[in-house]
Amino acid sequence: MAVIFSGVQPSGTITLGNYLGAMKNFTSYQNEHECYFCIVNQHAITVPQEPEQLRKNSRNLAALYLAIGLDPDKVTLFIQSEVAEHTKLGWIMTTLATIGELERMTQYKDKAQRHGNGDSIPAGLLTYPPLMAADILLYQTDYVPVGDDQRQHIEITRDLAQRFNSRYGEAFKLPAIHTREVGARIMSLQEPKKKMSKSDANSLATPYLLDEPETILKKIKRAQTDSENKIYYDREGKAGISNLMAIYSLITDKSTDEIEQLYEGKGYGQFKNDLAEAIIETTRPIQKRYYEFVHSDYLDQILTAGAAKAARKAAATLNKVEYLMGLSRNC
Ligand code: AQP
Repeated sequence: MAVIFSGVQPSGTITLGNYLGAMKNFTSYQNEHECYFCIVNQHAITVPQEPEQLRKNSRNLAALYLAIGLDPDKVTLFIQSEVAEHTKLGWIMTTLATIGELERMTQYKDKAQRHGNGDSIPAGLLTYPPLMAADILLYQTDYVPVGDDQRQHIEITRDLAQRFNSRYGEAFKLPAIHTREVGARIMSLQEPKKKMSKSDANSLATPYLLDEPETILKKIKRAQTDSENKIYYDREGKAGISNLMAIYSLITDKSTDEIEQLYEGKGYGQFKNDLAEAIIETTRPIQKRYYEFVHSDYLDQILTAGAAKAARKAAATLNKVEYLMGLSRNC
């Protein structure tokens, strides 16, 4: 039995990219592995959040985790800020990291650029990776199922874990990334060379998991393609249509070859209609379950129990780390 850990930020409404790139995968682990799924609200505050909205988004995300099929009797579902070990180990990991390696993180460079100069770049954007390393390492994680954008974060997690182990003694298992072959990076519907993101200001670029059917249809119909009107997979030359094919492939479990055959001689119009229909059929039952969970007290009970369970495992790792580092008096 392997240990699985993954987190999603409650920084907005969950996108089809978050779902297909990472969350859809989560349910496949729950029957055979020890799974920790976290709502990483302390990562969300690396950029300003409106407090009531953050509280609401965290709960909504928990409901969505359940709605996609995670079973709280099989997985530990919890909110990061409710398990204090995350920030404690996060600080320790920050002291092991160097400014140089943190400044080289592409996500930091991308996000910092939006804030202008050093006086307005939140320091949390720079120190985010050591906190993420702590999230993962606390649970002695074997695999981290995430989208491709998180690859560099998993690499730095391994580097920091190794640095600790060789400097102070074995405390951490080295985790490995699990990504999908197709769909590890779902692109924006409007700028298909850019990653689809929750925080994209152009809502046409992003189908959300909770979008109404007519909104999904509108967004897919307006998705950027090319003028060739032929459906085949070519990430470089036909980024828009290839992205839509990747989405269709993940939703229907058809390979891109099968999709090419299916749509030979047919135009983009029909393909887009079928794709929208497939997304609507996938999201409909998720949305139904989501609205049941989000209005129930059961959700809060699950989160409270999840935090207590996560804390027990996290404390065992942190105690060892603090002892090895000389931070605690007792083992
Ligand atoms: N476009 C994507 N394609 C595939 N996977 C993706 N993920 C995110 N975007 C895509 C994966 O979703 C999980 C949760 O992501 P996150 O909430 O930790 O934050 P993120 O990667 O920064 O996602 P966003 O949507 O771009 O959020 P904002 O706009 O707030 O920064 C991760 O496993 C991620 O890989």
